[in-house]
Formats: sequence, C-alpha cells, structure tokens
Amino acid sequence: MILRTASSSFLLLVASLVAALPALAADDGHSLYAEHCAACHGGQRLGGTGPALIPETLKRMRGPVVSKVISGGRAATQMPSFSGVLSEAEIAALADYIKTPLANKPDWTETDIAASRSMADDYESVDAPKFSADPLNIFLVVETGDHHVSVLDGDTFERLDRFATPFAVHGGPKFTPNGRFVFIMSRDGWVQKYDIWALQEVGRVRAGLNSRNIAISKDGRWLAVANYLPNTLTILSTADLAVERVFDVTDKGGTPSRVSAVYQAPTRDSFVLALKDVAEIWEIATDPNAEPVYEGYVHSREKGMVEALPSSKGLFARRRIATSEPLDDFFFDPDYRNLIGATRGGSKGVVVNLNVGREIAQLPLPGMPHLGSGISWMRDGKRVMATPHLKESKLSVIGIDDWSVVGTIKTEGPGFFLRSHENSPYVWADVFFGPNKDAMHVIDKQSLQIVKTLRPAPGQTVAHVEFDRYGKYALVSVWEDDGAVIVFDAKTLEEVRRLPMRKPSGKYNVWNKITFSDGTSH
Ligand code: DHE
Repeated sequence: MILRTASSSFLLLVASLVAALPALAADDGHSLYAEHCAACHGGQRLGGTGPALIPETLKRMRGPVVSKVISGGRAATQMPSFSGVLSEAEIAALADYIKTPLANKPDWTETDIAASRSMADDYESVDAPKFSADPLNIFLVVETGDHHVSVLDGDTFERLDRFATPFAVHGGPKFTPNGRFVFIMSRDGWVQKYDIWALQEVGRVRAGLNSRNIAISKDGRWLAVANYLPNTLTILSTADLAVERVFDVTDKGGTPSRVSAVYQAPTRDSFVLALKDVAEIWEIATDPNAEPVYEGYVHSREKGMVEALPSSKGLFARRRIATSEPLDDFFFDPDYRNLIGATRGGSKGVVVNLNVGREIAQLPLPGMPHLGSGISWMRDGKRVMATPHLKESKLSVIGIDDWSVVGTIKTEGPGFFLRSHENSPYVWADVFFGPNKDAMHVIDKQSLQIVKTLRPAPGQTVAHVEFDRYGKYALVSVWEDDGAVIVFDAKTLEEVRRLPMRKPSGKYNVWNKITFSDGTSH
C-alpha cells in the first residue's frame, strides 16, 4: 500500500516534469502519430477515412489552429478531442510532426488511382430529372462547415438535396455540357461524380494526393485533375471515373513541377495548364483529330547527348509553351487566344498568346492578383477584364485591346472573388481580408464606381457571389460556420431570402457554368 502510494506520487512527479518540458522530440511526434492518428489518417500521413496530414494541406491552418483541432476535435466529423488523452507538450509535438514535409515525395500511380475508385451501389440512373425545377437553373452550394453540398432550385430557392462531399472541397465544380452531371474535387485529390437529375452520388476516385482543381473537356468525356502531389496531371473518363492517362509533369529538361491550375479552353478544344515550378505552360488536345505536335530536341544531361523529344498527335497531344517565369493562376480572354497569368512572386501579370506560343505583354499587377477570379465585360465598346488582389485593397481593370490598366478601384480591403452576369450592370466584389470582411462592393461596370457597399451580416465574412441563370438574383455567402446564403434582388440590391448554411463557400449555377457566362470565372 505504502509502496503503491510512493510509486504513484513518483509517477505524478514525473508526469508534471514532463508536462513542464517545452517540447518533445520529433521522434515522439512520430510515435504519437503512429499510436493515435495513423489508423484514420494513414501510416504515411496521406489520408484514409480522415484527411491527409501533410504541410501541403495544413499550411492554410495558420498559427495554433492545428494544435487546437488535435486538442478540441472537429465538430460534425469523426475527429475526436485528444485533450484528455495527450498532454499539451504531446499535442505540440504531434502538430509539429504533421507540419513537417514528407521525407520522400510519395507516388500515386495509375494502379493506386484505379484501386481507390468506388462506385455507389445504390445509384440508379433516371430518364428525366426527379424534380420539377428547371434543371439548368440549379445552384450547387459548397458548405465547407460540414463538407456537404446543397442543391437549390434557382427559381424558388427550395433545397432539393444535401449530400456529403469528400473533406475540404476546393475550386469550382465542373458540369457536363448538358448540365446533368457534376464533378467536385477535394484538396486531398478525391473527385466525386454526382447526378443532378437523380440527386445521387455516382462514385468517387482519388486522382492525386494533393490537388489544385479540375477541368472538363469540351465534349464532356474527360476530366483533367491538376496535382501538386505527386507532380502529375491525371485524366479521368467522366463516364465511369476510370483513369485514362497520367502525365508526369516535368519541363523539357526533365525538372518536375506542380501544376498551378488547369482549365478548359472550349474554342481550342483543349486543356491548358500552368506549371508552378518550371517556366512552361502546357496545352493538351481534347480533340481526337488534333494536329501533330513536335517537341524538338533537348540536351540530355544524363546521357550527355542531344535527344529527340517524343511527338504526339490526336487526343491528349501535348504542346509546351515556354514562359519567362513559372505561372500561378491564370485567366483567358473571351476567344481563348491569350492567357493572362500571374507570376509566382505575385508582382506582375504576363500575357501569353496561345496561337503563336509566346509571351506578348507584361502587366503591372503588384499585390498578388487573383487571376483565377478574373472576369471580363464590355465597357464603351471595348472589352475589359478585372481582377482582385489578395494583398492590396483594390481591383485592377485592364483593357484587353492593348493590355493597359484602364482603372483601379479602391476597395475596403483585399478581396478574393468577383462576379457579374450578362444581364447585370454591376460587378460584385468581396472584401475577404481585414476588418471590413463583412463588406460587399457593388460596382458599376461602365463608370467603375462603387454604387453601394452591402453589409448584410455585420462583423462576419461576406464573400463570393453567383447569379441565377437570368441575372435576376445574386446569391452571397455569409462565410461562417453558422452562416447563410443571402439571396439579393440583383437590380434593387434588396435582400429577398436568407437560407441558413454551414460555412457556405462557392455557389455555382448550372446555366452560367455550362454557357461560360460573361460574369463568371472559369
Ligand atoms: Fe481557391 C478557386 C487557388 C485559397 C476558395 N482557387 C480557385 C481556383 C484556383 C485557386 C486555381 C480556380 C479553380 C477552379 O475553379 O477550377 N485558392 C487558390 C490558391 O492558390 C489559394 C490562394 C491558396 C491555396 O490554399 O491553395 C487559394 N481558395 C483559397 C481559400 O483559402 C478559399 C477562400 C477557401 C477554401 O475553400 O480553400 C478558397 N477557391 C475557393 C473557391 C473557388 C476557388 C470557393 C471557386 C471560385 C469560383 O467561383 O469558381
């Protein structure tokens, strides 16, 4: 008895000494991970039933957020709280461990992709939509609060369905040309196929380990998935999510690269992608009769000789275009002749003519232009495009006839997204960052003046806008866990409805997306 008491006081003493230690060693993080996390997040930290725990996915969780999630758990997910299980020092060691880059770049081969594919057993195709709403005026609302998508009737705003998505959806979903099927991508590389007519998931597949975005081909048969990890571009068949091709992404000289983003260029019948780590853009034909592409010659360092590069033609023929610097995100002019890209340093934009395959202009766009959110419209008979900046309180408006900056609109803070519609005289621009994150600017497309600043949820983040197919309503997110989608009359700018949602992020109208509406980004 006496002995037991003595040993438990000794243990208590040791425990308090350990708790007082500033941090544990990296090895401890590794063994704690193996004991407490690997079962759900995978032995290699690449994900399992839980998401991947690697710096590529965690770097958006700044400051002590990772430790907070470990200690407090995540509501509405299977992530439990570890505060009663692990000490503060152990939680800190775990957080440090999962923020450490992987020792080796992991592979994710065609075989891995194929093995991850699962088709829904209960999916039943239908001959017509299961609902009476206009199938081309449906909205999908991504609710990142609990990883769901709400399907809304775009006329009545009635919710037709709400389905679970993979963890952490990012970027715009992509629709088949007839608007029936939609593909949704998560940052962990999962691609989900959903049948809007049947209101049912069709299946899902993991196309990469850490992915940027997806693009669908003009004919709706192929889906391109841009990956950071591994350095690949995966092509899936939209019919059954089978993997069709995996491109290893390297430049001409063999240096590997992440893919910044991939988009469909409909008039060119191709996918265009920018590479993040090497100064090349790729164009991949989605036309089975595409012209042959000759890639020329390269000096092979390993073999010490000049080698002929492979040439390709037809479906998936790949063309490389050299740029002066690696590009981040980009935007096209309306006829897809030119690509306007942001350089990785975020200080300027470059214009690349895709027909001749070279850079033709540079744009002064300091402050991290967010070109993926760029939109264009006609102003005084000339087409202009506008982009927000992630690090400056302004929008830049550029004339695409001579690539000059025709206007700068001062905003109440840096913004993320812009939207308009052919039938609206206004551009809606959010203020995503800083103390005025509750503001939404409504800007006259002709005068470039802010005509009204809406503050529908004071103190809360108000962001991202999408119009219905007619441009009659504008839907705005209150980007909070206990948030909402607010429906505004796009003309009077008055609130019409408020629909409670869990941290709604992007909203996507089928018609605007499949017709490449003038006011929408890709
Ligand atoms: Fe996004 C679209 C890149 C951070 C929400 N974002 C895109 C696209 C790209 C991109 C390339 C276009 C894809 C498409 O639609 O096909 N995003 C980046 C970044 O590089 C950045 C700055 C850093 C990163 O972490 O990757 C970034 N994005 C964010 C966020 O932090 C946001 C606000 C929250 C989140 O969910 O991660 C965010 N991004 C979005 C949304 C879209 C998007 C909602 C689709 C907008 C649309 O209307 O199409």
